[in-house]
Amino acid sequence: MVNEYPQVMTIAGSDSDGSAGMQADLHTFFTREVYGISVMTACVAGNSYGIHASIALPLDFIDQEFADISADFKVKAAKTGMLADSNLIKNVVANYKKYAFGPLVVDPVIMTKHGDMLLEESAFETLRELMIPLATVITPNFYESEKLADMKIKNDDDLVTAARKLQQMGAKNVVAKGYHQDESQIEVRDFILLESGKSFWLSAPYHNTTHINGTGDSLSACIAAEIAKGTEIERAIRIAKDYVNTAIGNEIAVGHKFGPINHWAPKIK
Ligand code: PXL
Repeated sequence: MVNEYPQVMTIAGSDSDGSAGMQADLHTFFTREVYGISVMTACVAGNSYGIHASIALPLDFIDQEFADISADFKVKAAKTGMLADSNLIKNVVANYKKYAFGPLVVDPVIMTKHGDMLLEESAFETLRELMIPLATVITPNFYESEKLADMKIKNDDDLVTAARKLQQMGAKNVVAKGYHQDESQIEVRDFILLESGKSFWLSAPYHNTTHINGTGDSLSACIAAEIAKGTEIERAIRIAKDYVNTAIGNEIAVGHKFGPINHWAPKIK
């Protein structure tokens, strides 16, 4: 008997320390039991202390990655991560349209949690105009919502407004992630706005840990994995939030400063 697993694609940057970017996506795909395919867009050199060098890959090389994957694989869903600059975004959008891959989860990666920039500021407009309209789901963190919606977010109402703005820009479903603002806060709340207009808050307990690298990558990768399995969007989002929260809550000893989440902790249910 030949076993079949849904094929899921990440279009993202490599992070040498294995905690974030494409590596976090592939860890997620593996533990969610989908087959991970990867279009590498950029590479960063770094470790748990931070990122120390970064390059974008040549566009004709990226074209070839897309061509080879489309010639041989049946991609059921995909996600984007680090896209580095405006020309790279344009290239990915053109390839995505050319090969008509399935639903796309856009993780609008702008900056690492520790302040290293992963997207040029001059590319924000390209992300808004070309990438957001392709998003079946978009998963901005608090900072990315502020930048893309071009507003300050000071409270729940502001996060709701930002999510609505992103939907108006063309994203079908929005997962606008909340923020842990002070030590008294015991939960982190994300605002979810679905294509149907339904909206709700998703809460998870706050874990006081420095091992949170790859959180956003893994959330969007898990949503893409679930979509590839045929899970409907709201359930895919709920599963992914639960997955990431369990992965944050069970630290592993990797790196000396900001470590990765634990992709082994959540079990397939
Ligand atoms: O977690 C965001 C992220 C995405 N992509 C790459 C990264 C990081 C964070 O370090 O290195 C390549």
